[in-house]
Amino acid sequence: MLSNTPPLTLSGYEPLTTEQRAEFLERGVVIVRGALSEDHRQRLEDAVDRVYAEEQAAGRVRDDGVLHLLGFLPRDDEFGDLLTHPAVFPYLWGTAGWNIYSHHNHLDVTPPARRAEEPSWGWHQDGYRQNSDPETLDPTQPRPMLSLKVGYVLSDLSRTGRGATKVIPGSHLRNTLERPANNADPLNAIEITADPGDAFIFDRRLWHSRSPNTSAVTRKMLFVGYTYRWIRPLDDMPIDRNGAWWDNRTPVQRQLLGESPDTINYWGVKWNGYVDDDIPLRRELRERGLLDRSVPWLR
Ligand SMILES: O=C(O)CCC(=O)C(=O)O
Ligand SMILES: [Fe+2]
Repeated sequence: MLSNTPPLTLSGYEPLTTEQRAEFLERGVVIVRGALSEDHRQRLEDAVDRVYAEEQAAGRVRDDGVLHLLGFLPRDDEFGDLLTHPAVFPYLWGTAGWNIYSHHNHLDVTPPARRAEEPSWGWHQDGYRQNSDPETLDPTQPRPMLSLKVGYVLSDLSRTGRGATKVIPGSHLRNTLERPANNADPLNAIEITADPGDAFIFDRRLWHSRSPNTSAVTRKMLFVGYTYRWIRPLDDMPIDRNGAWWDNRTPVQRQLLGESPDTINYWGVKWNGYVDDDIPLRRELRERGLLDRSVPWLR
């Protein structure tokens, strides 16, 4: 898989190169090597460890030590800036446009498996009923992307067997996946091996699966999903808008957390039906000359 190592100083508003966009559109997944500096990765891991301890104290960690925490972003100040992390943000606005937010995000801690797992079938496209509700009368092939997700790798996943995400590059353009006998991995499946600090971005249609952690290394991941503002949230993510965490967020980050002046604004417009130029990410792109009439999602 091609990989892209970001230069040190980025704003997050560097347009994707033709090659970067083509790779993402073709494969449905890209890896950004070294997306997090070591210092940043360490701070995020420390925050994950704090949240894990809080969840454990509250009795919300599974017996096998696994934590899959939805809506984790407001749980620590370190997490809020991930919404606009410059090393990956161009893939988000560059492929989904300015009318987006995070409908879904999760923190995952996967300790070494205590016993061997029977092979089970975990391959799926994200989106639940998005894969069936609109298919009734006029099925579309491929389905629309609708959402994409960033996975930040905090632990060492440089070897297979450490519970990494498995994917089939290019499979986002196929609505169905053949299931081999005995729940074996499908053809062309690969495990995303990655170093601590790497990130990957995937189209929600990409066929993917979790995998068991048969190693001695606890896997730690943060996932941040993005979709259009006219799609409803997936996670319950209460945010105290009088608190320091909210105060520390930028206007673009607040948009990405679901802020909106009224309901129609989620559809990108004002009550008069015209596009709302004050939607923070749209404004940011406009001021930087990054809107593009030839690209519908950047229009
Ligand atoms: O935990 C994983 O590796 C994959 C989880 C997953 O299916 C997802 O984030 O959409
Ligand atoms: Fe998934």
